[in-house]
Amino acid sequence: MANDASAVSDAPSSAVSNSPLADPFSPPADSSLWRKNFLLGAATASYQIEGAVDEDGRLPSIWDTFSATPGKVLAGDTGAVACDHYHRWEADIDMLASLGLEGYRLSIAWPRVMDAAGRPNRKGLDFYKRLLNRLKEKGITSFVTLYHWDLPQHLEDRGGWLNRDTAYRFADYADLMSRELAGTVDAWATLNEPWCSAYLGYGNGHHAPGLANDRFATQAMHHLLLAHGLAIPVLRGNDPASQKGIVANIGRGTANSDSAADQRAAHLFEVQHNAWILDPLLKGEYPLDLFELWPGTEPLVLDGDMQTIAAPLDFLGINYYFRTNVASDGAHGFRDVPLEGVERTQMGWEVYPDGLRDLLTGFKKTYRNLPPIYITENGMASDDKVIDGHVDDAQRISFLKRHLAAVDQAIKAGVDVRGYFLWSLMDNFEWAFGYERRFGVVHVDYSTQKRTVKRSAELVAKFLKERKAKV
Ligand code: IFM
Repeated sequence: MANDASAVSDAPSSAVSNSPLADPFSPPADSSLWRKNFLLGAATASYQIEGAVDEDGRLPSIWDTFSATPGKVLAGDTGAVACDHYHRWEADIDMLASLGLEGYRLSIAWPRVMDAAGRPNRKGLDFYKRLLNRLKEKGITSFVTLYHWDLPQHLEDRGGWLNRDTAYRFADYADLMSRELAGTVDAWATLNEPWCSAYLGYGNGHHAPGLANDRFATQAMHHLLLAHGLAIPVLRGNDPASQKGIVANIGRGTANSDSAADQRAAHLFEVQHNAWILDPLLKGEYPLDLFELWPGTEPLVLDGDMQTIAAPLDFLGINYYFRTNVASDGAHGFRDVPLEGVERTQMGWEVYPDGLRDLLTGFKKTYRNLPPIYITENGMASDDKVIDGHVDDAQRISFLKRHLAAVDQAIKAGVDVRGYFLWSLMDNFEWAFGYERRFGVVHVDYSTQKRTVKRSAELVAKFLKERKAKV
């Protein structure tokens, strides 16, 4: 097991150095990234970093159950200790601040802050209050996600997202959090990546709770989106000064050939990955093509649900990682056709920055009410090693530079993108892949919990310093 927090952690091993290496990161002079109001930050999520799963009254989540089930997570890893952030949060926030990052996107663990009867858990709430107050003291903008996949297990035991009642329990949770934390949060996101919760959790079983049925996926998605729609007015009522939104992962699908069948397959891929979530949120309807792909899976929708789901948003969070090349499956769907000779990351995902630009400009055309956008996650995993106290993550530096250039192109094409969060601040528990896949701009040695700032983070910090100094 690659996880032992018993050893004492050191401060991060590397301050921002004046390395003699040429700077391979800095954006061109005309890039919108030089605008001081373009927020540049980093993101994490509760189950991936906190650990302390049994402490201070935290209840079990579906990820505790799933990761404890043999064969579900690589190497049997779990989030029991993770980055031990629950105990090391002060040093972690100091590290974030020392890098000059202006924004921090975190999530709250629902099972840490509420008991099964819906009563507040003071100790859990105090953890987030301390953290958010510290961010405020440091002048760091906080983006708080209410649900980044760690559903309380007692709710899953009553059907989880297949049970409509979970949406109402989520609204209660949003109510409690926004009453308790009002004034300390700059932006609330209801859900992170409902596609993953619904499809990976209930459609193909790769994520908790591990169910596999397309009909379950569409019903779970409906209840997730309903939960979002019920929570938005609650957040507005309790914390009017903050921004309210949701975070969606989006996927670029390209056709393997010019044939009409492959073009249709690519279209259906994007319907399944993007329109399934964005159409209900921004048009108040599900895309009919989804049910061509998955016939007979229409969810049960009650009167008024679609209006609730389409509640106006202050921002849309977009998470982007890669594209998928697809061909027709010969029936009504698509199949992946991995391209040869393209650059890939440790996840096997293709590095394809143009996909981010193309999706953003496409959404602007499709949705006349597209809200201001924050790229709430972008980054890559690599098998990073600490050598002589340093981590030279050259592929990540190049990846970030190219994706930020794609964001700049989208801005120049008229898309209102207001910020970008690196995924992730530090290496962490990468769900079904455990600790093997390293997404951080800070390396974590899980045997000692030592943090080592990678070269990518040094260069982002250098850029932010230069930007700040500009008149
Ligand atoms: O680690 C995840 C994160 O929790 C959600 N978005 C994708 C990341 C990389 O897989």
